[in-house]
This record gives sequence, C-alpha cells and structure tokens, in this order.
Amino acid sequence: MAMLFIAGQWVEPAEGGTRDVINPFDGSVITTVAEASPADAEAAVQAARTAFDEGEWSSWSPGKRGELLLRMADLLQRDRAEIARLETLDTGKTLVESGIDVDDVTAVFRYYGELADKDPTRVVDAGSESVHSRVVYEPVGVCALITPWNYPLLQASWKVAPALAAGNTMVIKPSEVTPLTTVKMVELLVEAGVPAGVVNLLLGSGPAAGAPMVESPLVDLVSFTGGLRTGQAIMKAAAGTVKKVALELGGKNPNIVFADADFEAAVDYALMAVFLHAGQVCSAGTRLIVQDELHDDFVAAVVERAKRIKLGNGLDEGTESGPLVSEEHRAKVESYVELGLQEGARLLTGGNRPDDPELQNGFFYLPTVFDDCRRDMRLVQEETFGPIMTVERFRTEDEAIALGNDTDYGLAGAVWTGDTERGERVAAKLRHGTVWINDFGPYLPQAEWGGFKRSGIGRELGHDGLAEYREAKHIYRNLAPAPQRWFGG
Ligand code: TXE
Repeated sequence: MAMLFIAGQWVEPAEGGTRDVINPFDGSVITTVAEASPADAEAAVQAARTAFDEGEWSSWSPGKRGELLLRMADLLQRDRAEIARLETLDTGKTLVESGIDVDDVTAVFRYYGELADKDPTRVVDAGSESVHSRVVYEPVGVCALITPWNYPLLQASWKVAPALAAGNTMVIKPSEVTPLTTVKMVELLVEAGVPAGVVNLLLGSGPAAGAPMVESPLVDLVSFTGGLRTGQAIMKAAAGTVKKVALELGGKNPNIVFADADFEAAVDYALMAVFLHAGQVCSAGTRLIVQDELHDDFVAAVVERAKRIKLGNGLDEGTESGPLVSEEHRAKVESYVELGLQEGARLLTGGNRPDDPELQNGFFYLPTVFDDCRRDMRLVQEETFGPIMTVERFRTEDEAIALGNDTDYGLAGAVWTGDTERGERVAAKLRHGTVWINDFGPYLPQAEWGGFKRSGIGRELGHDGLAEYREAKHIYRNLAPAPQRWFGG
C-alpha cells in the first residue's frame, strides 16, 4: 500500500485511514493507498519546516540542486513505460498521451535543472559611489503544492521542479482521485538524492489533508491547480496567515475560426482541442467560434468526425479517448448537457453514454456537439470539463474578439486564419494567458503558463514559474558609514 512520506520515511497515516483508487475504465480497484488526517498534515508541514530551517538542504548550492533535478529527469525516462501505464490506469487517458506527459515532465525537470544555477542577482545603481546595492533571490520557504486529477504528474512537476530549483521545502498533495504517479515521483526524487524532509507527500482529501496545509502558519506559499470554487476557498483560507498564493483555475477557452483558415487543419485541431482526454483539460477549446459563411461545412465536418472517435481502454492500441475520471465527474458533465438542452442549445451529436457493452462499467461519455449556442448560456460560460463542444457564430473580426473575451476566465484561446496580420491583431486583443495562432494546445517549459482574470494568479513554467518560488531581498551596503546628524546630536 502506498503510504505517506514524511521527514524522509514512508509512514502509516496517524489514524490508519485508507482509500481505494479506482480505474475509470471499468470501475475496478487498482490499489488501496493511505489516507491522511489533519494530524498527518501537521506532521508533514512540520517536517518541511524543520528541513528548511535546520536541514542540510539550505547549504546546497544552486548548482547541486540543479544536478538533482537533472538526475530526476534521467530517472523519469528510465521508468517512462511504468509511469505511463500508471497514469493511464489512474486517469483513463491513452497510453500515448501518458507517454507524452512523461516526456513533458522530463523536459520540465531538465529546464529547471539547468536554470537553477543561473544566478539572477542584480546589482542596482544606488546613485552613490559609497553604496553597493544588490538584489538577491532566496527560496520562499515551505510550499504546499496541491494538484488535480486530470494531469496528475504533469501538474505536480510544474510546481515541484521550480520549487526545488529555488531551494524550497514542500508538502505535495495530489488529488485523492489520482495519486499513483505522484507517489512514484516522490520515490524517484528520493532515489535522485533529495534530503530527508525536503519533499513530503500527503495522500488524502481536500478538507482533511489540503485545508490544514493552507491554514498552517508554518507554510509560506500555496500553489494550487484545480477548480474555481476550491481556488476561491484556498485564497480565503490563506489570507489568515498572508501566504503567497499561486492559482491555476481552469478556463473556458475560445477556438476562433475565420473563413480563410486552412479547413482540414482547423477541423482536425478543433476536435483535438475539445475531445483530447475527454475534455478534461484546463485549456480545452470547448467554445468553437466560427465565421458565418464557414459554419455549416465546418460544423458538419466536426460532427462527422466526432462520431467516429473511438472510445475505449487507454491501455489498448487504437483507443482515441478514454473515460471521464469518476462517476461523480460524469454526473457533472451530464448535468451540463441537460442544462444546455434547457437553455435551447441544439444537440448535433453525443449527449449520451455510449451503448458499447464493453464500456458499461467505466465512466464514459460520448463526444458531444451543441450548435446554436449563445454567449449568455451557462453551458457556454461555465467550465464543464467534459467532451462538450459549443458552437457560436460571428460575422466580423470585432465580433469574434468580443466573443472570445466574453468569459470570466482567461487561460487560453486560439485563432485560425490565413491572414497573418489578422492572426496577430486578434491574438493581441484576446485576454488570455496563452494564444495560439493556427494551432491549439502546445506549451513550452520555457514559456510562462497561467491565466488572466478568474483563471488564476501567477504563472507556472518559464522564468516567472521559478520567480513564484523566490523572494527578492535587497542588500544595501554603505561603504563609507558616517554620522548623518538627522537629529542634530
Ligand atoms: O477539483 P478540486 P475537483 C475543475 C473542473 C472540475 C472542477 C472540480 O471544472 O469539474 O474543477 O474538480 C484539493 N483545501 N478542474 O472537485 O476540488 C483536492 O483534494 C485544500 C480544473 O476534483 O479543485 C485536489 O487535490 N485543497 C482543473 C485539488 O484540490 C483542497 C483541474 C483539486 O481539487 C480543498 C481539475 C481545500 N479546501 C479540475 N478542497 C484545472 N485548473 O486544470 C479540495 N482540495
């Protein structure tokens, strides 16, 4: 049974709690893992605090920390197949996607491994010959890293790698729904040589394991990826001790297609944008916003291909999309389909569970397309996090931009056009943290990722993703101290 990892030891939870981890493909129990209580959270936080304040970690040079991350990258590649299989069992996504996740995670560890010793110290011109002024960057301290179930390993790496590179200690809490690859990640970090207490792992629910970390006066920073409501609760809870807070809270992302776009490519990406991983992607392009004259042909092509998406076991070759992550999550997706029908959206395909007998025990849902959608519908405005595409139309460039920005979120968006200048004009006006022109989905470890508006606070990846885990300190040295006589004396 996977246990908690506290102060360099794999330990039983204080109250002996356990939780079954469910395979979303067929509802079977993959394994049983430990379930933390608030007492475990307290112990994990204390271990991270002690390691930060008193441990050998603080004396590690940035270069040595970087080498640890590079070793970790090698270990991830060594165990690539095993990790990919675990991720597929746990999340339902296809093995190909899980393999890509491991490669992306490896790239993130390499990127921060190489960045760790690039000293950002800045000498500041104090305007005086007798002053030496510089800004140095130090770790924030103890970090609570709370991650979701859709990209368990990937989301954890975006936090763990920069937090280690900057010299912090941490407690990681993966989603209780999908803990397996995070357990593996901690095992590999131990093998890579991370000192005791620097990385601690809690398995358990938000209220019992997550909330005590957020409230703890011993924690300096919370980085959270997950849903909007939980993010709001975390921000409020963190206010009590004025922690640093970084939030990535999903999106409702527009995919804008002009009539002069490359038809085949735009159709292909429109499908991938929303149906990859059954739509359980924070940057999923669920809002297709298509120009009037292209609408009928484009939507017909999307629907025809959506009907042919092969659902199945993520471990099987040929499976194009897996199930939703849980029964509970499927119920949420189904309630949005009901709502869409009530709001007057026109169902073109899907809107149901598949009838394939082999999929009846899993949490499957058919790729679903709704036409005649309006910007004021909740179906269009709220994150469904499922395989649901909504279609809206526009006539002019200004209308397209207005629709693309008509959301409380601001994580990502795309524009498809054959006109380079128009692509740049629209990209400049979209209020989203990432904008793709004639593409959908790619991100780079070296480019910042995060949201405008309610999609969150702060950035992951890139230099800013490391800056989140650093405190700036100004050191001002007077080279010729002499009395100032401010008070006359
Ligand atoms: O996530 P939660 P849920 C969206 C998506 C989904 C919705 C809800 O729309 O349907 O969120 O999903 C921990 N203090 N996203 O309920 O609750 C929890 O244990 C501290 C978008 O599954 O946000 C888990 O580890 N921690 C998203 C993590 O928070 C708490 C990805 C995320 O869980 C806590 C996933 C608390 N009070 C869902 N309550 C994205 N941005 O990509 C829960 N947690």
